[in-house]
Amino acid sequence: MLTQAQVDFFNEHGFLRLENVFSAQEISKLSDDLQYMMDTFAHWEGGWRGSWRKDYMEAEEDAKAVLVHIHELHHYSAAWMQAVTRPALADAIGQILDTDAVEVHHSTLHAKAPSAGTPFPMHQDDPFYPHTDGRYIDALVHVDNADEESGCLKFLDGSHKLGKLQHIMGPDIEPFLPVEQYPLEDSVSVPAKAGDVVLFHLWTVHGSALNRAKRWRRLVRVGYRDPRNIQLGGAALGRPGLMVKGVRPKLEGVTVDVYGNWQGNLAAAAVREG
Ligand SMILES: O=C(O)CCC(=O)C(=O)O
Repeated sequence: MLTQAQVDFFNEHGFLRLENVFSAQEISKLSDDLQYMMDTFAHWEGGWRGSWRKDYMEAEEDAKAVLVHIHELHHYSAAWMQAVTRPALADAIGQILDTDAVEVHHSTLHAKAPSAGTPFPMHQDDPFYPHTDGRYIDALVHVDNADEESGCLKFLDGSHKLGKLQHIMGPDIEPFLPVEQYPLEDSVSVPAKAGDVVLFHLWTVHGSALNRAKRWRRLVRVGYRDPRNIQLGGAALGRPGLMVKGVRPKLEGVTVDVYGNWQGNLAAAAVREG
C-alpha cells in the first residue's frame, strides 16, 4: 500500500520513486534473463531519431550512440512475467489511478550501452500509444543503478497537468517536443537503484541524457492502464493485456470472439467511456 503522501506526491508532480520493489536476488535473476534476451532477440540500434540529437550530443557521440530495445519481455521470460504482474505493483497503480481494475498494456527494454548509451528527447509517452484519457501509468523497473552519469530519468515537474501536448512528428522520427521550449535542463533528475521502480503519468514530460558511465543503464518500462481507458492508436493497439488487478469491465459495443480477439467499435466505445 502506498501512503497518502506518496499518492499526493504523484498527483502533484507526475512521478514517484518506489524503493526496493524488487530484492537483490530478484534483480539478479531479472538481469540474467535480460542479458539472454539482449543477446538473443533484442534490437541493437542508435536510438530515437530526430533533429533533437544535435542538441543532446556531439557528432562523435551521436555516431557511437547505442540503444538496445525489445518489446514484451514477459513473452520471453517467466521471471519477467512474474515481475510485470507483481500484485503489490498493480495495487500501487490501482491506488494512484483510483481504480478497481488494472491491465498491463506493454513492457519494453531501454538499455543504454556503457559510455555511449543514447539520450532520449523530452516527450510524453501518449503519442507513442495514445489513449482516450490519462488513466495510464508507466513503471520503470530499474535493473541497474541509474544516476546523473549513466543517464537517469528526468521529469518536467507537474507537466502531466498540461494534458496532451503537440509533438514534432514525422515518418522517420520518433515523437519529441521542441528542444528550445522543453530543455532537458529544466527537468528534475530521478536517480534510482537497481530494484527501484519509478512511476510516471502518461502525460508527464520526460527525457534522459547520454550514458557517459562505463556501465550499462538498463531499465524496463511497463505500461499499466485502467481498461476503461481505450487506446486510440500506436503500439500494441487492439491487443487485450494481462489483468493484474480486478476483472475486465464490460465495454458497451465491444465483444470478444471465440478465439479471444476483440471485436467492435473501440473508437465509439472510447467516446462513450470518455
Ligand atoms: O530510458 C530512458 O532513459 C527514457 C525512457 C523513456 O523516455 C520512456 O520510457 O518513455
